[in-house]
Amino acid sequence: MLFKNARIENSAASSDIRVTDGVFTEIKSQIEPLQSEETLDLNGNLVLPPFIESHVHLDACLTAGDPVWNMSGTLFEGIECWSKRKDKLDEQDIRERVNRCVRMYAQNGVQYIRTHVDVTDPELTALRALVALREELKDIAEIQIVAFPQEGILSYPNGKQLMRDAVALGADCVGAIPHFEFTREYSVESLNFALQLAAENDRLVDVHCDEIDDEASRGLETVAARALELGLFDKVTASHTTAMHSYNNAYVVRLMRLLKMSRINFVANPLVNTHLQGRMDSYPKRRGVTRVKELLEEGINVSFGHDDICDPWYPMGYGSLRDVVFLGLHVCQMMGYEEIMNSYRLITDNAAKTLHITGRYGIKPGNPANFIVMDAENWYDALNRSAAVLKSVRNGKTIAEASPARGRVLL
Ligand code: 17E
Ligand code: FE2
Repeated sequence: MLFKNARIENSAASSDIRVTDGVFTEIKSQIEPLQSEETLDLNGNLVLPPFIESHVHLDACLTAGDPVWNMSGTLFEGIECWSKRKDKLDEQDIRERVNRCVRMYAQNGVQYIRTHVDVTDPELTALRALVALREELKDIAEIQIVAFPQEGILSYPNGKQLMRDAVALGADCVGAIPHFEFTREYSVESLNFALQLAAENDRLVDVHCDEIDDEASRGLETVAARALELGLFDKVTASHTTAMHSYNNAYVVRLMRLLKMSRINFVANPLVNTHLQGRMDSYPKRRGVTRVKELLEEGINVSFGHDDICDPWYPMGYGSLRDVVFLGLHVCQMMGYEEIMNSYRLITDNAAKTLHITGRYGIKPGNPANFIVMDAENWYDALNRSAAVLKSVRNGKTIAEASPARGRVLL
């Protein structure tokens, strides 16, 4: 199949893309169709690699208000609401919601999803369901599962064993939540445990790290130090790290050296953390997003995630990572021309590094023919006009499409 007139990744000129047996085989300015080759004109629209959701909680998706709404808007009330909802979890419930949610993502051009799954549940109901769904949904999206101890590893009964069981059942990554553990000692021990567990079982690591406005929350230095010492390096990701927003600059300068040496990745979730953080502040209220601009300037890998789709922590969301980038650029003050133009990388290439899929991701010959077409001429235009994802192609097959929204002014 031949796709004509694609503007790949903001390029001024358009290219043609040949796909054979679900794989990119040729990409250049003009390709003549072979006899009886199917051809589709992309009309000079923007073509990008598929979006990657590098941080979401699929087990909780689409449960907002059930059984109660989070009225304070804090992370901690969210955890309480979720704990009530967890009592009602069963496999069918999770299947139904995750199926809906992954299709919402598909409509928005997302084909790769890293989901955190709460394993502070003696039955591991959500984890078992997601392990099955990872296989069942693989034609729509590639799902990575993080064993996420929402209520702590040391501070939850049998927490360590539940983490080991989750890894044995097939979790791809090991998580932790140091800022929620009862004590600082527990938080350090939980991180030592989690990174060791990952090292022993050849898993990736993704820690909910310092998601709190407490400048004394310093799980990050422990994550980075263990990543370095255990040789895990970029297999390790620190998500949220919102306390870093509140650290003093002298400490951040010291910390940066370790962060660079450790080569760990970061995921910021600007939609959700601007909503959850700063809740104990009067005025001025903190933005509650980690130091994205400064991390990127230091050459550290950062991606953006949505974190929640209509759940106890965030009452909105329909799977659009474009919205996440739009808000993130504002809140992180990354509105220079190049920053805007290149910001799609926060939900494509940078996220691919975090998920460790770079070897088979991207629009180039030899890779699976996965890409999206947006109703825009470049990413700046796509962001500014909330452009639709016209097409999402996976292994050469169109898995989602939309018609461009067109309006008229009558005067
Ligand atoms: N759980 C948590 O600890 N933090 C979050 N941001 C969400 C769930 C969404
Ligand atoms: Fe999260």
